[in-house]
Amino acid sequence: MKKIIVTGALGQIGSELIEKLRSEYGTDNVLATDIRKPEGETSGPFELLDVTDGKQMSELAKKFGADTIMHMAALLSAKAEENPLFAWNLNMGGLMNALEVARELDMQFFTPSSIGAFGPSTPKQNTPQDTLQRPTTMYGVNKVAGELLCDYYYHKFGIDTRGVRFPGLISYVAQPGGGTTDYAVDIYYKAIEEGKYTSFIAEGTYMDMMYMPDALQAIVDLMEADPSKLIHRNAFNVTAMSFEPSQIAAAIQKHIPDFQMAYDVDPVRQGIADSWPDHIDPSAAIEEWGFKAKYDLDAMTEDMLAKLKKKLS
Ligand code: AKB
Repeated sequence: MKKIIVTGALGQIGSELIEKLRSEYGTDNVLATDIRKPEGETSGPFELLDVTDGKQMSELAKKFGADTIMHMAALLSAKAEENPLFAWNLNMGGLMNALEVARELDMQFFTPSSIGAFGPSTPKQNTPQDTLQRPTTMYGVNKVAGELLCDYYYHKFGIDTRGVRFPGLISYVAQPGGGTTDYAVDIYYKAIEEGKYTSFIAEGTYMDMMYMPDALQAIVDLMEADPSKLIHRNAFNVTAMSFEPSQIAAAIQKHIPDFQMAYDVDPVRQGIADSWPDHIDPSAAIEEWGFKAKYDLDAMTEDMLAKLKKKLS
């Protein structure tokens, strides 16, 4: 049975990943860590951890007897543009510390990359697994450097590093903070609460997206995959759907016919979205470890609205 330490456990992915891992591997085998304390009761072991403190990370991993580290703590794209130096220090410093802990304790390692690792010169349609990566955001620079570092730790030190390039993730549990794809989460909240939404991303801007249950399953499947089948190991393209704002609005209107959509485009986040692909090609993940997403836009919308209505009522 794996013993897993997770950083950024109270973040958008982390808060659901912890529950998923505890249901797969047992509550006591998953240590949640974050820079802030959880608000309510925790479902299992929790420790405070600032990921820029490598010594503390190493001590916690040793004390817990962890054999796997899932490093989720990071600043997202829009927030990273507001404070690039802080983003570099947190995103790269945290990742280096986590990789060093994995090397010191010979642990299996996971960290997510992102569609943000691509840039304006990357092919926009069916973006290949191996292609041009010249991102124009600090987040993208961090993600490309992170992908290369994970490859380096595998080749140089034999660390079992694995990872995916996540698209925008949509969930009714924890809200994202400071991402470019956040509009596709906000819209569901506003649809239920106000029956209308003003999008900060322009009509016609396509981005890849995925519902959180598919993202969590992808992490577990990749970590369990037969290593001899992994040609890429890190930064697999994964996606479940690609849509633009008016298409998600139309999917919501099937359930809330009076739902109104307006636009007030934020130039910073629009600029980031314009630099990213429209639709990435996940065929390497499908071939090498059987990646599969269950939810398309309609299935996700039905589930999101039903779950959010319950949560908000
Ligand atoms: C963001 O918008 O920054 C993230 C991402 C696609 O990595 N959701």
